[in-house]
Amino acid sequence: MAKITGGELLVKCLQKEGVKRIIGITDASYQPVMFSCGKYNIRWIAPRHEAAGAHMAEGIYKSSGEIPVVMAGAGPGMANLVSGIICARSEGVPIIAITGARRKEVIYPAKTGVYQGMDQLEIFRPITKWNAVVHDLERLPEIIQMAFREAVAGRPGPVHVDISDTILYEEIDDSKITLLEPHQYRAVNPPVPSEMDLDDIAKLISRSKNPLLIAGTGVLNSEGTQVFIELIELLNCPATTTMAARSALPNDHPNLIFGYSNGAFAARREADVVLAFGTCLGELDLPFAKYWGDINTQKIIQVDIDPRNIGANWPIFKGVVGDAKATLKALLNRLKTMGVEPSEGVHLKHYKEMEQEWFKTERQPIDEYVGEKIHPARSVEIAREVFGPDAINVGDGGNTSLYNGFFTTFTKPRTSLGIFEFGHLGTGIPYAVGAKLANPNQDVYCITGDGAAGFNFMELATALREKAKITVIVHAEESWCMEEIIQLTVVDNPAKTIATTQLPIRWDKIAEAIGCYSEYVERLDELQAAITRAKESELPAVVCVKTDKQSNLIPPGAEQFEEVYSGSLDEQ
Ligand SMILES: Cc1ncc(C[n+]2csc(CCOP(=O)(O)OP(=O)(O)O)c2C)c(N)n1
Ligand SMILES: [Mg+2]
Repeated sequence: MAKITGGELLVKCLQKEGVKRIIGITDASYQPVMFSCGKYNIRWIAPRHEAAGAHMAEGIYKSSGEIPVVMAGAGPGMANLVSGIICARSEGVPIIAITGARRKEVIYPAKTGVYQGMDQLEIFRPITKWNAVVHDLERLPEIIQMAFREAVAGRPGPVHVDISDTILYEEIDDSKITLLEPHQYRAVNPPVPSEMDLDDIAKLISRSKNPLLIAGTGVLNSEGTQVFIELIELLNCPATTTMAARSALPNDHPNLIFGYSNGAFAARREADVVLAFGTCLGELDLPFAKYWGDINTQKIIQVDIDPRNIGANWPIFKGVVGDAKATLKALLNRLKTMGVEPSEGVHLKHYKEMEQEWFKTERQPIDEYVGEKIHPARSVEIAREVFGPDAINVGDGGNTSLYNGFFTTFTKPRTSLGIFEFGHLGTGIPYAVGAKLANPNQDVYCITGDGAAGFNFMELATALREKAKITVIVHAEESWCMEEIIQLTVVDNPAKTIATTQLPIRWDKIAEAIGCYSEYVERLDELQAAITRAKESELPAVVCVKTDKQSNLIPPGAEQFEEVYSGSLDEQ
């Protein structure tokens, strides 16, 4: 009779799901888990903050699709994890979050005065898709199975399991436990819409004079890029991506219109049929009347894996529940069978011209900029040139992430990691670490605002320990620009803004003190060489770039962002 601890049993359950690593700060409450990891080939990754650990997990999922696991200790570890899990919920990331808890005798209900003891279930309930407490060791495998099932059901999202140290240290007879394979307890094949729905959509699209296709995160999650491309090529119609799904379509594809350009806005307004895949058409997708056609005549078909997303933000013509890739594939086959031929691309040409024109206008102040400091857009572009089009790009910060999002182009799916759902500052560095852990053969670099950089800068120590070679480019214009510009609309005088300026922090020197490679750049003509040296160093690297504050105060997309905050002006 071989006895194993509850901690080891947990690791065995996670191994069944193919888990490769657990992210967590060492804690006595789950020591048996930590000591069992080696035996099951799971790596323990230690972040410097539990929330950053959750962001690292987001970086892993967004860049690879791997379901990540994070752990946090009883009380304060659990408390720190909360903000990361809230972000993951909004960003749609299926993190399995496991908290250690005090011994069974003092919790549920937690006694007054109990040290680090809380009924942690209550804390995580509103911020996860699902959560549970393991009260009996025998039920641990079943509860972990439930956790995985819930995390990936519908729109992905985090789940939480709370386990007392009593359970993790308790022993159980290993021979009595049969662990099921994932396909024995959850659906592993993607849902496909009914034949009737597919017929309807195929008919609508084949009769359409000016269709538009939109790719959201669901296209990335389902790995549907290739079929999406085949469909837009079959139709030869315009296509856009949401900001959160910038890498769902190669940006140099001739049918792609940049989603925040005039060309895309016109395409959306004028399309007779819109096919949106894997997007809830949320606020950043501009669910305002001026960005769409007449709701009584424009036929929007929304395909989403989660029925709760359908028609949630903008009136649609037809909602269809289905996996993006599976639906795209079925639709493509139907349209081919129907003999649908590519259009002549008259509308596409027009929107593309509008987009190019718009882009020229956007570029003008950048090209004309002659200030002493570095224009943020140039820094973004030079970084892309150095790292190449396939490298994983992470954007963080306020206006900095807008510059990054507008002036970085993508060629490969899952290479654009940002915060276009929750806008959570401080995610960038941990996202980059997670992305590198999951993609050791790909270059990973992060462009971050100086405000955002300060939240989780210590994760560079995690990168160093884990040999996760990342490069972090800090735009150090010394301001919380996105907030400063909003304050300036009220006070009209920079001297009157409150808490918007930052100290002239030398991010490169902090990085050096941690043990990283570092560079400091004030002049544009030195930037390319500095980023190149940072890329080539074997160590995680930080480039502190003195960007121009005035330019960073007015980012691209400012008009739309204002509308996101205050509602579309023409509807008030
Ligand atoms: C965790 C978090 N705290 C606060 C905010 C509010 N906020 C949005 S943008 C911004 C300023 C960001 O400054 P920085 O990272 O330097 O980027 P910049 O706008 O200067 O490019 C702030 C404070 C937020 N989005 N997330
Ligand atoms: Mg800043």
